[in-house]
Amino acid sequence: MLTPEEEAAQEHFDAVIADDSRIEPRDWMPEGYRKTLTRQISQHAHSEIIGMQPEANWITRAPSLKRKSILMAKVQDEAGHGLYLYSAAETLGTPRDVLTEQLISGKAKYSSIFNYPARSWADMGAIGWLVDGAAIVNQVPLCRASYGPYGRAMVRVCKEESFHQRQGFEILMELAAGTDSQKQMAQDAINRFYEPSLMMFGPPDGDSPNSQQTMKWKIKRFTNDDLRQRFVGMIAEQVKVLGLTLPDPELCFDEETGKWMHKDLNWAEFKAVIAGAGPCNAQRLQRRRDAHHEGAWVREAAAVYAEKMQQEAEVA
Ligand code: BYC
Repeated sequence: MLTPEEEAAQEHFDAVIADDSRIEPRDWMPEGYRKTLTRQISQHAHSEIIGMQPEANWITRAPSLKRKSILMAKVQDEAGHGLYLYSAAETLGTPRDVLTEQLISGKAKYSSIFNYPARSWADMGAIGWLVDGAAIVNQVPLCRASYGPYGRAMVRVCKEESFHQRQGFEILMELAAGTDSQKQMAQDAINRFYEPSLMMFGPPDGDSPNSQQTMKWKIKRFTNDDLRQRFVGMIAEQVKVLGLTLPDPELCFDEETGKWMHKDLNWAEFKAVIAGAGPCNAQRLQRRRDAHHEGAWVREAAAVYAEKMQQEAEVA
């Protein structure tokens, strides 16, 4: 039974959601809403931070100074995205060190895509085009998420993701116009990243326990399958510009439903990857743990400095 105050608070919350307005950190919210947002936003933050690794591995091997500086800028952007998202998650009441602990202990999920290896320079193109492309399709609707700090963080993230997608496409354009072996390298990267990028949208709708409630709360605006087919439609056109192909003989537009159709995805593989058994899960987590431990002195120094500044401000 809710108290009259709680009932009034719930009514206000429901009205804000119905009105497409925004819930802010100071507002009352149901515990389930707080919990699901903390889960989604922190997983999103972890994905950005772990997602730095496959590309960071290629910074020293970028084929020119220009490519190196572009890739460094992109990887730094991903770190920035992680920071806005951890800050947004913290406004819901869970401190960042708790969220970090959930990641490095292996308890928290992060996007399945980052558990696949980046084997060649062309993978930098495929990641930018397909992975950041999928991220944009997924995240543009999140700019309208009902929770203010999340929606606002997404606006900037999406702008940066657009640049990332273009830089990936441009890498592939150049390879596709190069020698036969460069063209083959680009095709091979697309072949390997196609299916995992489609899985970024999450399990099929019938197997997505969170979607219904998250859509009622207007955090998510579209289902996993709906966004996935939109993404497929987008890349089906773009791949023609590259003169390459998508590894999907079933890809077509269904006039009747107005939706893009694609092949069945390997959901057993998806489940294994999110359960920790993907090709790079162990390596990605170990690297994050090492970086966290190696950075302990920076966190300690920053905390001591902040305390000192506070004391000085109090004296003055
Ligand atoms: N990987 O009920 P569902 C980036 C989990 S970073 C792993 O459909 P939901 C970038 C899901 O968490 C891009 N786990 O869930 C960075 C749930 O498990 P729990 C990251 C997945 O939340 C660097 C369970 O499966 N983007 O762009 O309604 C370089 C059931 O799923 C995945 C975001 O995080 C997955 N792919 O929908 C380059 C976007 N899919 O928590 C690029 C924000 C599902 O119940 N997040 N799971 O144990 C979302 O939009 C949603 O959370 C999802 C899943 C669409 C991912």
